Amino acid sequence: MSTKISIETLENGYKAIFKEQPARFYFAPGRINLIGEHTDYNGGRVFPCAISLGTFAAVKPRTDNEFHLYSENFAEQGIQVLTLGTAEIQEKVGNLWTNYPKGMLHYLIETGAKITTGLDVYIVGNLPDGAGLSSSASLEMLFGKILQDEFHLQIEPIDMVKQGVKVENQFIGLNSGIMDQFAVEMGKKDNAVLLDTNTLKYEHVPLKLGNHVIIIMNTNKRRELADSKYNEHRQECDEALKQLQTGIDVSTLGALNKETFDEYAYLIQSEPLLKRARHAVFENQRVGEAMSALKNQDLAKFGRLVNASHMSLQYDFEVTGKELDTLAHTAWQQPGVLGARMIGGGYGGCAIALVEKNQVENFEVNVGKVYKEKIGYAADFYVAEIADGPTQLQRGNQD
Ligand code: GAF
Repeated sequence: MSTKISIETLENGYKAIFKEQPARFYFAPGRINLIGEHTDYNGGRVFPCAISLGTFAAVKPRTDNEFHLYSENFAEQGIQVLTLGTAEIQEKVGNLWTNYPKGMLHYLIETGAKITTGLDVYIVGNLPDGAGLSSSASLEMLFGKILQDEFHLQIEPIDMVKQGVKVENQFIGLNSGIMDQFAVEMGKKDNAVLLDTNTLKYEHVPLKLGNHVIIIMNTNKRRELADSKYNEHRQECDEALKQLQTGIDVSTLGALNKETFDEYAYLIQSEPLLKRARHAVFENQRVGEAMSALKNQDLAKFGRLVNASHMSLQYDFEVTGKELDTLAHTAWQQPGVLGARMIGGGYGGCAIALVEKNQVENFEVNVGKVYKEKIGYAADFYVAEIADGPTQLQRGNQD
């Protein structure tokens, strides 16, 4: 799904389910990542942006202690009820979508949030499902924003981010880093977010791409294996770091530059571990170079660094696969393309390409044709709009 969702759509959807008028409307974005992949759990830098595709909600307070949650994207699951004060809101159940709001509710209450009454919540998202655009972080940060506004909670954005990461790591069991929740929560229209995941210092960098736009290319390959593989790659990075630490005092892979890494790489005892670590170190360095290139408006260099990131994810980190490789490699051959690469965890999901505005149509036709021929089914293409973080939507103000 990538269709536009208006307040009227939300209002009608809510009324059809809850048979009355909602009180307020909310939105949280998804994210893309310009560069800095698989660096966030290695103490490195990332350079993502929030996008205008995301998750929307219509909400009304209840007077009892129940949360009635309905998602249009999981309509077959009907209304799900979470009752405050019961053991059931402390546990994940199967793969239900409600585990994400449930986790946020659980941890916020645990850290002292006064939430004693419930809400009726209607949710609908237009992020393509399972496509690596952070639909889960979007849902977590959306729910965080709803709880914050509806119950007048005083929570710093960084603490909301950390609650979302805790939901992923401890409630859901995916050992992900901080990038997705951070990108969603700190998103700023027409800006990228440069985050140092070691210090949590960040800055907004205006995304000036001249006459280029960012095209999101969806492989339409679901990432079924992604979660277990993700945890595996993370462990490999940790193991490579441990082996380096036998000869050099270093706390994260992100703290090493290319030269020091080369000097001490002999300490890593297997080729796969060497390749994982090399990706983390080199990719982190590329983020800094890409940020400078963007600030200096050296867009050609920026694009080459984006391409180098894909190569490293393909050959060193080994998280691409033929679908993402076909999209990136085909994109590189098209006129008016600065660069292209896979984004997110990998194995499927999406890639991005920086494409000259007047070449967009050509680009989509050509890349789409090659992809269909090679892979056997179609890819989807969307022009990314860079958006703000979670917000309460007001009538008349929605873009
Ligand atoms: C996923 C994770 F959730 C992020 O934390 C990050 O590691 C990313 O994969 C890879 O860069 O989106």
